[in-house]
Amino acid sequence: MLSEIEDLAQEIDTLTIHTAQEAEQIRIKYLSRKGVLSQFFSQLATLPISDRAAAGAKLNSIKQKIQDKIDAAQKIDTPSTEAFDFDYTLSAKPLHQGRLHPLTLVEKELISIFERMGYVVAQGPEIETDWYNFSALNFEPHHPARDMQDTFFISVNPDILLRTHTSSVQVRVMEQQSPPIRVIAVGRVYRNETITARANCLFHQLEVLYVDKNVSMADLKKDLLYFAQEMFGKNTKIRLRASYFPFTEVSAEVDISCSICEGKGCNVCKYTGWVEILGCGMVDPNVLKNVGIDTEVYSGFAAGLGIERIAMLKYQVNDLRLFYENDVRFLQQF
Ligand code: 2U9
Repeated sequence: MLSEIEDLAQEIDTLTIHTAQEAEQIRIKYLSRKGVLSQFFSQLATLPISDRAAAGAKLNSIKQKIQDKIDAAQKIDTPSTEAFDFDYTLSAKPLHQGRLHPLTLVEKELISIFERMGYVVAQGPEIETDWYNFSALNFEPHHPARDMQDTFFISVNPDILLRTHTSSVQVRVMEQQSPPIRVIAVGRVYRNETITARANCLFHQLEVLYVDKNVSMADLKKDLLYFAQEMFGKNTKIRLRASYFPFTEVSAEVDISCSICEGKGCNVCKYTGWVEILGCGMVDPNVLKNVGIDTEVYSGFAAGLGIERIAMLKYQVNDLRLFYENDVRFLQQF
């Protein structure tokens, strides 16, 4: 029997198990109640007492080797607990959905209001020449806006600059099209300003231009009132205060009745009941002449507003730098 135990030891040393299924067959063959090992153990009693301890130890060591090989094989294709525990019925983790920037939301709403009045969006370059940004718009040669302090010039060439307003777009439109012209220009403008809660060196404008026969201030007021009531509510009132711009004559600044306190007085309107929202006027005849439009036949009105200012009023934001910081805690509120 001792030599049979030795043969079994060698058999087990060369034994290889490839799958968990094979491991189960091996377990039954060697380790089950009627298996090979069990039979050897039951025959121990037939050995002389002096051999029994060594033979028993050898059988135990063989048994352990078989068990180790079975354990290793069972790990081969047993699914990991992680995969096994996965619950396919669970719902997916919620994705953070992107949303439009508040300035984009306001810009889209403004465009939609003016499109309903028949205006068409016009586009133009952000890098402009002096002619389109200043000269055609009746800026005097030494107007302060032409100064390095106020305008970003490209390189050392004083003729090439970042547009300071979108009015350059309307000059280009008027050069290329004949009246009637009814356009809005929307986009980024640049001014050499110190950045504060109320001013930035980059901001967004929307400008309106209507040129036709017999255009008057009454037409301007009608469109401004429609815009104000669509944007800030049906009860909104407007008022015009005389002002000055190089490109309009006459010129005015426009206030709306405060949409926060409905004109009663609050800290947004500084207890006046009115909030300034835009500038406007009749296009200066010099501007029309600069683009070859006959001022005996045609007249026009124009208006300009800052999109940040409208967004600040609409959403009650008191620092325009928030629009540029990309802080998700701010942006996800819109
Ligand atoms: C052409 C002729 C005239 C556009 C106008 C304003 C008055 C105005 C400011 C509002 C706030 C600029 O963004 S802001 O700082 N704009 O007050 N803009 S009239 O006049 C034009 C435009 C184009 C050819």
